[in-house]
Amino acid sequence: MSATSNATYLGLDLSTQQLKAVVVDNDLAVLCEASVQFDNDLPEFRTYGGVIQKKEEPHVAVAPTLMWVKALEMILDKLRVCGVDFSKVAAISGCAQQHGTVYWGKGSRNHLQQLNPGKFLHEQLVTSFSVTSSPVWMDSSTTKECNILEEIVGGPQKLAEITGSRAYERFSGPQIAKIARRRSEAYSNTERISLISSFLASLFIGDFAPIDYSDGSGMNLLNIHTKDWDDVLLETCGPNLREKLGKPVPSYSDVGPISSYFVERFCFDESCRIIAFTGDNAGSLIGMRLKEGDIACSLGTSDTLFLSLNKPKTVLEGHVFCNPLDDKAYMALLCFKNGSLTRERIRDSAAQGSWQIFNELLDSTPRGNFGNLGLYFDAQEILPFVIGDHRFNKANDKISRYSSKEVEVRALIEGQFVAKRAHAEDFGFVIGPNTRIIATGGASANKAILQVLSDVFNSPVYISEMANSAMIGAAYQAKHALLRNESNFDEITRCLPEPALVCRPYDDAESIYKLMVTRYRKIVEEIKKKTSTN
Ligand code: XUL
Repeated sequence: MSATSNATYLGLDLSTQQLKAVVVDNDLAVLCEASVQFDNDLPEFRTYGGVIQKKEEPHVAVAPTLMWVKALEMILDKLRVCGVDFSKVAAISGCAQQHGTVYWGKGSRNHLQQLNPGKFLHEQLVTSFSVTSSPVWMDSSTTKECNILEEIVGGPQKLAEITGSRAYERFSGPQIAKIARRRSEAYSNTERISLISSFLASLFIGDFAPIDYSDGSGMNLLNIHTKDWDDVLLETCGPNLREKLGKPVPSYSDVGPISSYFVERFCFDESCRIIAFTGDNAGSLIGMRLKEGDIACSLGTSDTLFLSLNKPKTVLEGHVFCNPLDDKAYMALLCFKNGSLTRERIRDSAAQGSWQIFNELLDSTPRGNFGNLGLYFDAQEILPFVIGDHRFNKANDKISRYSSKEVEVRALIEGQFVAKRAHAEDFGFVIGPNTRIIATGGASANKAILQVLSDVFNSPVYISEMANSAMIGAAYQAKHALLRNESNFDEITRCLPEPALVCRPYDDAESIYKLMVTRYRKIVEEIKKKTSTN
């Protein structure tokens, strides 16, 4: 099926806790959606929140690579049951949680090229991975590797200049370096290293798919200016890494036709094209169709803030990635690790596991929370680099618990958004009269939470019609990449409705939260000082 008016487009998002898919028609209207929840639908892999973390090694977070293969087969079956006619799909694109890496063993390219349509994918790929558990973005066990990478190029500032970020534990380069050093045999048995995004694209083309510039910028290995791997960084991470990574490509590249495996097993048309898969944050940037001055806030397992940039900027906190729609442009990203899992913990402890009760508690407390300010980091946070629960009262004393559940709930939500505003301002973001916050992700369906977001940023909050912006972004990218030579992205997506306004800030919000942001900065410094002297 080529790009005719009957054509449909498939977008996927392999996120931390689930694989999601959407099929849209030629006008980008949703025809069908499906999801596979890793913990519940694939219990044999024994993940919790989609990952495996052991008590003895709390900083290590991995996911079984084969689980994702199985999830792909399940989701295609679900789409078929939902009535999707795969023969109409003109192009497929996708995105995935960023930074995680997949290690294809020697001989796996052959496996991919010779898949037997009479058998399950996971049966045929069971021996294809030289490292069977992929490190994912929640892993923070590579501080040593990070230090080495920064030192080799002359410090964090220099690394950020080259790759868009100083070294981060979850980034792919440090993760690869850890495997090369500690599991050298598995590393040398590796034929190819994919990002999770390019791994999923590889399944579709039945060959190794290239890494795209945008997701590649989350590795601490790609020079975001020249769009090529940096040799010094490659050599520092592991031998023959250039060969194992392959050549990176623009995010909108057509990486090949769909493999005959899917043509025969699922009745895709053989003309169906696969467009490079990218990172979920790049996918969201596409799905949200951000305008100048907009800031996007994605509320998921991790919470992220992002915006489009015309020029790269060197920052020490936060990241600059290549833009997935335009090779000359960039995007800025701030990632906060403790998002929905922490909100769910406080919902369970303070609101009997009910979002409705949680929202009632949140609404029953005043903006500013009687001077209480709480910071809750279940796992080692990225911004700020802090862990644990930190509750402060009006007098700035650190206390072990709040006297009421409503104060606890508001402290959590205000603390999360105040941190986001503080770090966005550090990045150079200025709240202006035209600032729009576009919210997405699971928690963007919760209006009580969005009201706090609106108040803390003193700006109106909008939501796109689709809560899953990364997944829908992948479907838009599929069509955009296929028709790029005829129309640009704005023309292709012009038929879509504009985001809807959900809340405006209250008049007193700025006076309350401006002060709270200043207080947050002081508190974080204090916490950091205390932890470094302990
Ligand atoms: C971004 C990041 C997360 C993952 C998981 O840098 O680590 O947002 O992409 O969604």
